[in-house]
Amino acid sequence: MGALLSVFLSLFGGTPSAVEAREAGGGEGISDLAAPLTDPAPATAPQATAPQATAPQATAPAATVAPHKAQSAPEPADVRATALKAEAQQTFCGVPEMDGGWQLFEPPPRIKECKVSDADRAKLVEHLDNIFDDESLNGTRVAFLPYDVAYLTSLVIPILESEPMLITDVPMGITVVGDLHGQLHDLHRVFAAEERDGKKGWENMKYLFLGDYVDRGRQSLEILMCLFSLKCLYPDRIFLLRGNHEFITTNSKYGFPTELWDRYEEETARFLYSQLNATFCYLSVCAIVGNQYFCAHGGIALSGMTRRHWKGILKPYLQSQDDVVVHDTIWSDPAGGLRGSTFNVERYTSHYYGLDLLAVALHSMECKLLIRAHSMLNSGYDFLGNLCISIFTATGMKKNNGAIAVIDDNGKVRMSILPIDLERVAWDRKLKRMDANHFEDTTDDEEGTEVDEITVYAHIRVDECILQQISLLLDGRNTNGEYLRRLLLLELLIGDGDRLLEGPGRIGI
Ligand SMILES: [Mn+2]
Repeated sequence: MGALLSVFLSLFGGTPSAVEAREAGGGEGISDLAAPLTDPAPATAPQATAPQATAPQATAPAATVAPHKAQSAPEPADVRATALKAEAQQTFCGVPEMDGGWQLFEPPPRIKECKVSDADRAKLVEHLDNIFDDESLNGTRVAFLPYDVAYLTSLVIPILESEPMLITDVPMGITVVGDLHGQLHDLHRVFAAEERDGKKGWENMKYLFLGDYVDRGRQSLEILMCLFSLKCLYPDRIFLLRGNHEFITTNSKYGFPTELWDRYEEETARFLYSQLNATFCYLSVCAIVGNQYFCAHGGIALSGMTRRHWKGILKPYLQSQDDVVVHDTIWSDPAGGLRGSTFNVERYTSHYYGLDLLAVALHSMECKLLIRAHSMLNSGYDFLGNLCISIFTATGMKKNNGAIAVIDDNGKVRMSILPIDLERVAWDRKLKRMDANHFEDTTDDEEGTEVDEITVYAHIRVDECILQQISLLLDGRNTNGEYLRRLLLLELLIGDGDRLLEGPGRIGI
């Protein structure tokens, strides 16, 4: 550190007191750290100029030009943040260690290219074909082999893990999709809208999903298999965020385990349920599209909404309440007429936020607009004060339409509506009644189409080798102590999940 500091001093001919003060104050608090962000002098990476230390004259003018440059063309926050001195980064992007110090957290680079083998690729395409088969779209559940489900999670976890909790580099020219809740036919409509030139929707368009993939509907597993397959095939075109239903504490109550228990024998269902919930712990929570639009499942936290803060939150992220900023970003709802915030009595957790607080949060995130899901809306979408777009994509949950937000290359947002199909709603109710353990008891008397050809069960036993594969997957990929601690907690959490579930009879009550 000493050597670096002396180079620093000689280069800028600078004020030793200021540098020393920063050095001494490193690690004391956030307030000290605001300075480097606005102070252009340290912005020149010392490492880059160090070899030219014999020519201080050459670099000195650059330092004097910098303030002017910074005013006329402010650099994105990320660029400025990476230009911070190492010890300053350490104090806000690190993870706490047992001895009270901080450990520098360097996120791995985001995986942007498909790395699956040809055989795996063929398998993923086969999954997609099976999922979007006519029968499956009509409600027949795809009989995925348990091995295939577990294997896909092992393929997708490293990709999800490579993405930070806040993905800051999602491009414009993308379709944003709200809650799906196990309704495969709605996901199909989303992709079908972009199908042209003999290409599938996902080959023509990028997609950002805002979470709530599972629960309530009958085909949560098809949705997950589809989205995870696409994520493996197109890691830089498909982005998956986490909704409140991608936590075991929520999905243990709203139908996801019921669906798995319907499809598989108990032992297998229990294993897959744990494995899928473990995968959810690697999903990111929010994303910024085109460096302007903040996207998350629920909305905003009341404080701590800075890009910096999100860099310090690690994966696997286990329980919603582990970090209040994460919890609120996933659970909160906007309230148009409200000033400030108030407890969210409908959800019995988190808060409602007014547009005033939303404006503050967007400002501190350096964003212009919030795009979120989470609320069932009759028309499928809602605007609030030019600051917030809500979308909900699953149709017919309560006689509602669905909607998606299509953002063009210039950032113009267009809502695309999926009108409710009443026949389909009735058909789904009929299918639910046929399931051995259906979550929602919709006992309306309806007559109509025969459903003899529907396959409801797929009893397949789990193979021992899957368990071995998963333990290999979770074994020592990273020696970071914090990471291992989380893996341990993850196992404990899943253990809790197991205890939560005492068999299909108890689920969903
Ligand atoms: Mn939700």
